[in-house]
Amino acid sequence: MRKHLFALGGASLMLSVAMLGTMAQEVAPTTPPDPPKFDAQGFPTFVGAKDILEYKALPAYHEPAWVTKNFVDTGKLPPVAERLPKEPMVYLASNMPDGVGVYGDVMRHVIGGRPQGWNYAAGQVQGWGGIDIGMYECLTRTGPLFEIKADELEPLPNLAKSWDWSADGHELTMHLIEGAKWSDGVAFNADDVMFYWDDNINDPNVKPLNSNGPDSFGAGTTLTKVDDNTVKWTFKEAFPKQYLYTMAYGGFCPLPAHLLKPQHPKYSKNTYEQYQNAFPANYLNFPVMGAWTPVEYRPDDIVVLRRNPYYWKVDSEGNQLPYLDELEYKLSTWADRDVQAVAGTGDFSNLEQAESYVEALKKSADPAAPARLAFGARTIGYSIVPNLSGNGWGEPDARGQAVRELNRNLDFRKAITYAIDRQHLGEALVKGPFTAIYPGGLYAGTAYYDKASTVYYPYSVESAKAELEKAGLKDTDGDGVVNFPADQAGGANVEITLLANADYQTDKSLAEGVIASMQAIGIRVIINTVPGSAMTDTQNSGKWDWQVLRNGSELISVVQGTSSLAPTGPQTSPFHRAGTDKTVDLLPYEQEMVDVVNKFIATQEPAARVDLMKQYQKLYTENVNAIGLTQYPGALIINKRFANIPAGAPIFMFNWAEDNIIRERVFVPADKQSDFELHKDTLPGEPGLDKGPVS
Ligand code: BQZ
Ligand code: CA
Repeated sequence: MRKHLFALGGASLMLSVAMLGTMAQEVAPTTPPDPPKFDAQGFPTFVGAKDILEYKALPAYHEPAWVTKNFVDTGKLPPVAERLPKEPMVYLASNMPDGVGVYGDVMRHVIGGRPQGWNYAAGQVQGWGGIDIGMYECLTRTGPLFEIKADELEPLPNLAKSWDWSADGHELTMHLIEGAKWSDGVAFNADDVMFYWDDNINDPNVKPLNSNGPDSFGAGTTLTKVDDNTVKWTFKEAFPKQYLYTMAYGGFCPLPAHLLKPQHPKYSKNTYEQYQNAFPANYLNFPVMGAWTPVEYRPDDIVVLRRNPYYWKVDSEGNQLPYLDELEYKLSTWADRDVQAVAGTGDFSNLEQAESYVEALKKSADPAAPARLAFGARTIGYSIVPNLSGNGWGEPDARGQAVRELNRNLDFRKAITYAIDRQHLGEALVKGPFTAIYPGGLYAGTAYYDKASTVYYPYSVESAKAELEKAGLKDTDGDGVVNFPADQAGGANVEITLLANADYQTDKSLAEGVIASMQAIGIRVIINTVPGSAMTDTQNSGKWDWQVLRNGSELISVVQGTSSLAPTGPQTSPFHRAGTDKTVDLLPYEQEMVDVVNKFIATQEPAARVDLMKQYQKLYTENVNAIGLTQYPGALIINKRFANIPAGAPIFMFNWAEDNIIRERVFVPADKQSDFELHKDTLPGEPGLDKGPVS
């Protein structure tokens, strides 16, 4: 624009300055600049689901020698073949990067969260960082889909080993793994699945962790038991295959009904709070379907897990998985996770906080470094999400309600996005080709992203101020902060709270950058850092004006978490949920987004889906649904002694790397094994308070 202008010469200049005057006010929206080239990104070897696993009875099964000697031969455990289901899940050696593995050793995780207890079904947090992902297996699985060919993309079977659609596509019959057992030897069957659905997901007084409510499986969807190994879904839509993704991690990961049901208020005298807290972190040997279960917990210190002797997966030679006998989770900080992984005192990290990149890269560049660091695609993205509820979610006070009205005003949201200097924000985190300008919406470089459908409001303080005026905000008392309209919040200065997770430096750095940018246009933003342990409840409470949010997988993959792309149900959107009257007061463009997302769920036609996501991206970015800040690649740091780490595994896509790398088939070659195990040659004992491992 400017270039042409100068070409015009003298007289017109005067005119144009005037025009500039007004013109300068508003920089026209455009498409975003392309992300910087990033060559360090690794790529997976794409395969089909059938190349990874199958369900099959094998002629013989095996287990660690010490299990046979100390537990089977002594009659403490039945032989492995009797502990396995009729047809275990079999991981094919042909898809294992380093082939069939050997038993032994431990993976030492370091995490920033803290376990509240093991009742995932009632919304307790286990501390993140892979604890819950490893303990609670789900009906389907999507973490490993990063290496599945696009035209074969569908959730992998897991606890549900196969499923059939009825001819009209309204019924989905799911066949569960048959004859599998929880880690305490009790049978797993459809009753565990039905208890999770009826008395947790569908009990309005219970909200399982990571659950977006029953509507995330489709409004009016029902689930019934057919027999011990079969359940049947009935959907309003035809062939809504989308919901198979919701049945993966975090959406449908059943817990042991034989332990939880007796504690549930429907079947006991307990209150819902007593039910939620019935299995505190020192309740050990908690029955799981996962490969390891907690046998020791030291507050603020460590959680140690030992192999599940009833784990229902084997390799193609019949070796019962997992190969690793122990997992440890040191209770520290997320930043320390990177430090320890690079130093070799920890074994795993998702390098995700950009501030740590330069140091981690420098240290792991040394050939003698203990860990390997591998970058993936740009799938870490941050946004400022405005609370868009105008009808009472979080019961805002007068000031809070006035902020909601502003959040629901397009001119105001435009002002915010114009005021963000994303180039500077990214460079302030880390110099180099890592961060990209992210306007919001679907990420550049992902399957459904379309640049031409992406509206970007370039950084311009003048344009931001012009939009604030359009939103009716003036600094009526001349103290540098614009004021609410006279009839709202008493015409006071506009003050906005910004929720940020105190456990992440990146979240706080971005919050500080946003506060400075808002100050420049006369908006006072006050940071509200909340410790991770309280973050999930605060997010769900709606008691916040704006939030610094590390976006979920829905903006990367679209197919994982699709119902969270818009407020398709009362609890599905992270920043617009039902108000006091249980309805979501959708803005007109939001209604269009909901319609587009519901159409996407109801069609399998690839071309239609691509077009629908172009519409979605245009609606999202043109209406500044949320304010994108930055987008950058993460890197997986793993100690070099571990084998069977799949190439190109992203730290985050359909799920986090703790799921993506299939930890149950990760092993350490015999000659590289360490002596870091804390409870060598032990198995989980009886479930209970202050119980422990047994030998
Ligand atoms: C990865 C992840 C595994 C949750 C959590 C944490 C919670 C959020 C998010 C990530 C941590 C790690 O992320 O940062 O690298 O290990 O655990 O679950 O941020 O506060 O609520 O969504 O996954
Ligand atoms: Ca003022």
